[in-house]
Amino acid sequence: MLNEMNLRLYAEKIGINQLAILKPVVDYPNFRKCLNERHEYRHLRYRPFPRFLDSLTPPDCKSLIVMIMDYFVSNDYPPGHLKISNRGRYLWQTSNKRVRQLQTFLEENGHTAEFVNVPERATACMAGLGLIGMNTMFYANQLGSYVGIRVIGTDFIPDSYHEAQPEIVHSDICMHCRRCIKACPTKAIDPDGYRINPFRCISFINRHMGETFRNWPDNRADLDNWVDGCEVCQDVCPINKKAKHKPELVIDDLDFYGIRMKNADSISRDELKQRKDEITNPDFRSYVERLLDES
Ligand code: B12
Ligand code: SF4
Ligand code: SF4
Repeated sequence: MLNEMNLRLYAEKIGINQLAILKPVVDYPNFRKCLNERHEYRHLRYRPFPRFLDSLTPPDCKSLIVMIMDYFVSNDYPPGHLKISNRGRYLWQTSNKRVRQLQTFLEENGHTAEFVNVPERATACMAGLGLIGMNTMFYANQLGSYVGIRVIGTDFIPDSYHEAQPEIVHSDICMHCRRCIKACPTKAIDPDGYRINPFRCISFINRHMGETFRNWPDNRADLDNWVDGCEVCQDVCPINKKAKHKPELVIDDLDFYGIRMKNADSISRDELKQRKDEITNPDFRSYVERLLDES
């Protein structure tokens, strides 16, 4: 029979950096308050509002396994090039593969294991794995914010559950220096922090094609040369400067709506200009034209 120690040893072996097991969470009042205050969340097409509201543990699940995976490599971009975020390069490739391995391991040992629709940042806080910064990012203990969070619901019962912490941990580790708020190129973070306007976030504008309400900045320079994602509010953060990274990366090639390329932190303007016609998605093409100042 599978025991907690063997589960943890396996998780460590496959590159899951931190893991905690929680009793199923019944509600997330702070998360819901934030959703109600920011009306933009009612209008995201890729994540319809009922999907946010349904964020709850399924009734037959006995435990939530909360996992953290480091995906930071570098943020030292060649000047003038168009930037590709660590997220775009490694987040899903790295974390999904490991989580699928853990799922298979649980299933082979006779347990259920499925992805659950929960607010992942709040759940990671409750699991005691870190806290929230003013930029709304979850900062994992020691590893900083360039981490993916995955949560599996299972019927596996551990020796003892992790004692649930408050939903939102707001501690001294975030120095409230407000660098993230000041540096955000599109002013997407609320002046008081802890909430963002998703429509203004570059990571929404350049990754979520076909959305009705993308709030493009008037000034092209405000896109800050990001061709995929954005990490400014993390790059400027002093907590991340002290992070002790443990990335174990899956290095896959990249595919930006038809532009296939080797995994890299950037693409030059000239190359993107030459390869623009390979882009299959009209919305992404108009983003790229705006970035290259051709629209
Ligand atoms: C929708 C979404 C987006 C949207 C909206 C982002 C947002 N901040 O809401 C867009 C497309 C803009 C986006 C962008 C990004 N995303 Co995103 N996104 C999600 C998704 C699918 C849902 C998030 C959500 O429910 N938002 C609604 C708000 C209300 O919920 P929340 O941010 O979780 O909760 C906050 C509030 O409740 C707030 N709060 C409320 N009351 C109070 C009170 C106090 C006192 C405090 C302190 C806080 C507080 O604190 C919570 C935590 O931030 C999650 C996956 C998931 N299922 O959770 C990934 C997720 C949050 N995204 C992730 C990532 C990596 C990103 C990007 C960094 C990608 C990139 N490099 O380009 C950017 C970061 C932008 C930013 N500053 O948030 C990771 C975050 C990992 C981490 N370390 O935090 C997640 C968890 C995906 C994953 N599985 O790893 N994302
Ligand atoms: S930049 Fe400053 S205010 Fe923003 S999350 Fe980091 S420590 Fe907190
Ligand atoms: S990801 Fe970029 S645009 Fe979005 S909140 Fe952070 S700095 Fe602003």
